Amino acid sequence: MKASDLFVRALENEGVEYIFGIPGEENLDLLDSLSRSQIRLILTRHEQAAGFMAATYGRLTGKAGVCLSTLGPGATNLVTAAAYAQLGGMPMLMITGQKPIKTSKQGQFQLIDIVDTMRPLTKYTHQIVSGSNIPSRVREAFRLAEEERPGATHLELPEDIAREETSGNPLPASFARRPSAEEKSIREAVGRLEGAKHPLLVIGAAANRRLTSRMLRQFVEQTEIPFVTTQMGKGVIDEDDPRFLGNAALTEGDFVHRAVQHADLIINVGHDVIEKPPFIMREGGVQVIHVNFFSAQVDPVYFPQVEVIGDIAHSVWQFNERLRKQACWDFSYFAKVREASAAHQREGADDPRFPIYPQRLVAEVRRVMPDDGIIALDNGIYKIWFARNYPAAAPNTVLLDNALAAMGAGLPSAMAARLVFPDRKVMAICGDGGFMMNSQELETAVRLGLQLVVLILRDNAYGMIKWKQDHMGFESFGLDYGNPDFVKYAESYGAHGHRATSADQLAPLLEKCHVEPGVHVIDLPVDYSENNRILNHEIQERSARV
Ligand SMILES: Cc1ncc(C[n+]2csc(CCOP(=O)(O)OP(=O)(O)O)c2C)c(N)n1
Ligand SMILES: [Mg+2]
Repeated sequence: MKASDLFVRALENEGVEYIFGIPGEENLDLLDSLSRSQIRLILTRHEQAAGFMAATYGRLTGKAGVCLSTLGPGATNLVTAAAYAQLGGMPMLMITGQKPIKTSKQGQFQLIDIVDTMRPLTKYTHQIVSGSNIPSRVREAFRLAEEERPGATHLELPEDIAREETSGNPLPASFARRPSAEEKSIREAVGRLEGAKHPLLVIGAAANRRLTSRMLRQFVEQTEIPFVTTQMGKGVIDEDDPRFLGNAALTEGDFVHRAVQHADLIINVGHDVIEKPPFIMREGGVQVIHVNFFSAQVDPVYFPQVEVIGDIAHSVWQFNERLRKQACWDFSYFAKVREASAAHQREGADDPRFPIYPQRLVAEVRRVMPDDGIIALDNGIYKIWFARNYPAAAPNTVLLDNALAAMGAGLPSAMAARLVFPDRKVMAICGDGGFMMNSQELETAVRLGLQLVVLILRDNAYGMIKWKQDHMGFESFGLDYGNPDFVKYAESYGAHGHRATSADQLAPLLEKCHVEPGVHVIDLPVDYSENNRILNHEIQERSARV
């Protein structure tokens, strides 16, 4: 057989369902082999979007999502997606083509050292130089992409190698289990928790990756220890739980930070330093127990005193076996924080003004989305509002990127979520800036016949940066732009275009779009003029009074 056939068999052996990407002439043998496979090629309109889709597939399934590009410009277009997967801990394999490596008549045309380009962005990057190496290289790329901490890997398959005759079989994955935490570390952690006065649970990104949800819920029910989430830890436990105190979306001064300051012991589950820190450690300050698959990367603001290293669900299970609610624990201040924060959120939830205000927007989206519905956020100021104000009921139902925080990922990640979960409601929520960075994928979504809702928040500006500019006391400058007519723009792709004209109309419009077939694009004017006042002043003042 030719080597590309063996390559595709190796992908099939890994259970690959989709390859997202754009082939070039250097991939034509691989494409030919794919044409005889059950693996579905999802042709996109930009490699970056293919990468975002593959990474999101990996994030949602735990299995490496696969994307494909040609050499040179196709491969460099994957770079942002590589960083997105690598920083975000999402398993992904990138396959790129290359000119023949044995003889080439084209000089340096389109030649970039992609293997080296990918080195700082991946866990593993390799050029395949012989067909016989394919089974082991492919297995290694999947093993590393999927193993904790997951991330991006890259294989380059040059044209002449893809075409050469080879033999052999894919390598099956070994039977392996993640190691469990050592008993002494569990005992130490439990002892410290028993002796604390105001223990607090913080749930971060890694807790959203594996099946830790059930164990953590039991932990909270049994101990009644209150919890807060990071942006990427949202939904591991239902945030409607009475012990939920809030999400650490802002850097400081929010209600949730008052709770964190009050804690004398934090049990920090699944923390990852790639996220903005949910709390800042200082000498002589709060004690921290780090619970994760891997040890804590020590940082000036993060130096936990106890580490429980091993499979997270297993560690929490061991806590549940030993730890009971203690009479010395006092959660009364935490309850006050929760009440004050909830009261503040309620105030904005029925704001009638239009263009819509962010608090009302979040409340309406939450009203419409079922508990297992998925919102995929792009990057902009609204991300903070959704992280703070949208109670996530289930793991990975709020897909946001608090790692690379790349604009342009909202639409592709929603598309991938729709492919993985055809029976759940899925919507992309994008700023007008982020949407336009990958809006061409509307064509892909329409071509695939996806049912999808895309909500565009239109402020005609890079609002997030305006908010920071305002906060830093700078004059407003350099961040405003115009937009296409999003209704007509959607229609020109064969999608349905809608425009919201009042705050009250948003929920019925969303409901309609979620049940009607096709891709629905909603143009929603937003008013961000109070972001600075509320996020940088009012919240700080109100929370300081608790
Ligand atoms: C690819 C990329 N470029 C630039 C930035 C910096 N950045 C973060 S948010 C933002 C503005 C987002 O504007 P928009 O998508 O319209 O959302 P808004 O904040 O206006 O709601 C910018 C420029 C980024 N995060 N990613
Ligand atoms: Mg904007």
